[in-house]
Amino acid sequence: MPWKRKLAVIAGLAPLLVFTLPAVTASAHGYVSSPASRQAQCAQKTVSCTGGAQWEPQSAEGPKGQFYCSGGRDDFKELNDDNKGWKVYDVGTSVQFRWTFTAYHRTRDYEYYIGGTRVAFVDGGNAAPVDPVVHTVNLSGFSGRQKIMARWNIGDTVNAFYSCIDVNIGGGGNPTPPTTTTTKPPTTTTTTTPPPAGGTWAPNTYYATGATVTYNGSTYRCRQAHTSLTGWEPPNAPALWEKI
Ligand SMILES: [Cu+2]
Repeated sequence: MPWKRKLAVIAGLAPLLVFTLPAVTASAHGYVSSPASRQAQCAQKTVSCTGGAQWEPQSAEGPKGQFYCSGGRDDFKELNDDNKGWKVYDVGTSVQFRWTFTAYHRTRDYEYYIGGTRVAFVDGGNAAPVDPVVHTVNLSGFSGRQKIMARWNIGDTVNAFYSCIDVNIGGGGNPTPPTTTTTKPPTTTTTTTPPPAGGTWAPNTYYATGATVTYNGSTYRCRQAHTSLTGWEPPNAPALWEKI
C-alpha cells in the first residue's frame, strides 16, 4: 500500500501497543530454577499442579515481607502446601541457588529464610540482575528436611517474587549431632528471631539461640538456632545445648 496509508496504519496501532505492553511485562519476572523450586517443579511437570505456577513459575509475586511460597497469590496457593510431594534435594551445608528471570527488574536485594530465620541476604544495588545470578548460601546450623524461602525484593515496586525450595541438609541417613568444631551459626541473622521457646525439649522443633528447655529434669539453653531431631536430645548435643 502507499507509504502514507502504511504510516496511517502504524499510527493507528501505536495506542494499542501502549496499552497492551504493561499486561505483558506484568506476567514476566523470576524464580529459583536450581535446585528446582516448587513452581519450577510445577512448570517441569515433576509435580502435578493445577494453578498458575505450571504456566508462569516466574510469577509468584506479592507484597514484600511475606512468608508465603505463593507470594500470597490465590491462584498460586498450592505452592504453600508442604505435603504436595515436592522433590526434596539432598544438599550439604553450602548450597548454590540459581535464578531464572523473564524480566530484569531493578533489585533491592534477595533474602533467604528457613522458618523465621534469615540465613542469607544479597544486596541488589537497585540495579537490574545480570545473568547468571547464583547465590551461595551457608546453611550451617540447620539439618534435615527444611523449606528454604527465597525472596527477590524489587527496587521500584512494593512487590517481591517468592520461591520455595525443599532440601534435606546433610543428605539422608541418620543425622549426627553437630560438633562445635565443624559447625558455625548462620552468618546473617539480623532480622526477626522467633521468641525463645520454653517447655520440654521435643524433636522436630525450631529453637532460637537463647531458648531454654527442660529435659529429664535439667534445664538447657540453646547455643545456636536449629530444628531439633531425635538423637539430638540436649545431653547428646553439647554443641547445641548448654546445661544451665
Ligand atoms: Cu516483572
